[in-house]
Amino acid sequence: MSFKEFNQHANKVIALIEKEAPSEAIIVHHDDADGLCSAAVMLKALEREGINAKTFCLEKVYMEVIADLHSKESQTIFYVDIGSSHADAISEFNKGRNLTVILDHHDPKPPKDPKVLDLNLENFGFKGETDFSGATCCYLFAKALNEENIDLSYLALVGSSEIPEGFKSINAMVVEEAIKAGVVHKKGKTFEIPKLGVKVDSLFSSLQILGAVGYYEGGPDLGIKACLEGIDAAVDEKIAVLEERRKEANRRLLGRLYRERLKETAHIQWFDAEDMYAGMGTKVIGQFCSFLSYQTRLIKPDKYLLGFVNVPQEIPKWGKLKETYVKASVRVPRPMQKMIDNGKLPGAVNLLDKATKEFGIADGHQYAANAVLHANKKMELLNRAEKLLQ
Ligand SMILES: [Mn+2]
Repeated sequence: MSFKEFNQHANKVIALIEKEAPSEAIIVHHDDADGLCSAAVMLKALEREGINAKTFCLEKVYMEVIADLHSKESQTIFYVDIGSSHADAISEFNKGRNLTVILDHHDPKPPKDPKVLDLNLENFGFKGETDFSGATCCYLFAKALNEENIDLSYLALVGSSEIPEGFKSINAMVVEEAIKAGVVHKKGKTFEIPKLGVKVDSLFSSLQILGAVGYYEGGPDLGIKACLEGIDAAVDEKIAVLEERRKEANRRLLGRLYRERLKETAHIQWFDAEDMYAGMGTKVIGQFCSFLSYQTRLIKPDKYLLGFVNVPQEIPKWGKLKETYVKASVRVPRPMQKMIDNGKLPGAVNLLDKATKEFGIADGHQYAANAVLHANKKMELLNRAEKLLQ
């Protein structure tokens, strides 16, 4: 398994696309900075091939949305920075109808439909947690499509800024070629993108806010535009407004938790933010839980931390979900993390995955995870998780 094999597979996928010669395509992408960079890479790369693509941002792979998307015939669909973990479900809904290409770095499940093709580099021996991001995968595919796309290499670096270990493995290779091509210049700890007049780390931070906080008001599309054209004054202003709104909601929730304290079971401390983040993307609850996990005056060091938030029914560019959902976000206080490493406690994602089986979709890692579940299953999730921990 190697990078060479990735390229061979990418070329097979490209041949399939050329055979279908679509004039339009759909790019389904995630809402964080990596998801926005991934969408920007593919939007530009497809435009260069004369394919007019529409972008569609999803916070989560909602089954009813995916079922609807794949019910139509003969479309070309890309999933970027999202989709690999649900390639089995996507296959079932697709039923051989649409050429579907996944470019992602989350843990892959094998697709069951030959028209669903997953180019996740985890399938070629690399690690999605450390070696590459969704945007890296998109960039490498784009470069296989057309060498000209080397000018998009900076977006692989912006998207990969979500990886705490820095640019390693494939990403280190992308850094080298981006510098060599003059697409980025080293600037202190980060890189300058001369074309946009912005630094990699600051573009990353702006995109995190636009996509997550601005999800319900066109933030993702503004972010994709910023990826390709830079941040203008209007976008800068929008980011400031979104940041302020989130800070205010965080302040109110923190105040409430100091007054009311968190609720507790034997192994879990939890709260329900309900509609306190209305209008903002649901990713904000995870960011708040991360912050909360360090507030030692408020939380216990030896219990999983869990926060619920209501999920709005409206999906931008799609319509209204039939079901009502809540999101549960889990964080592991630092003193417990070692016990997870030693296998004495289950990791956050394993716990949520088991506790929401049949009524939720869980994603994430060992110390941080989230699940979207039916709104009436909150107590069942807590009861099941508690039972698993006993
Ligand atoms: Mn990502």
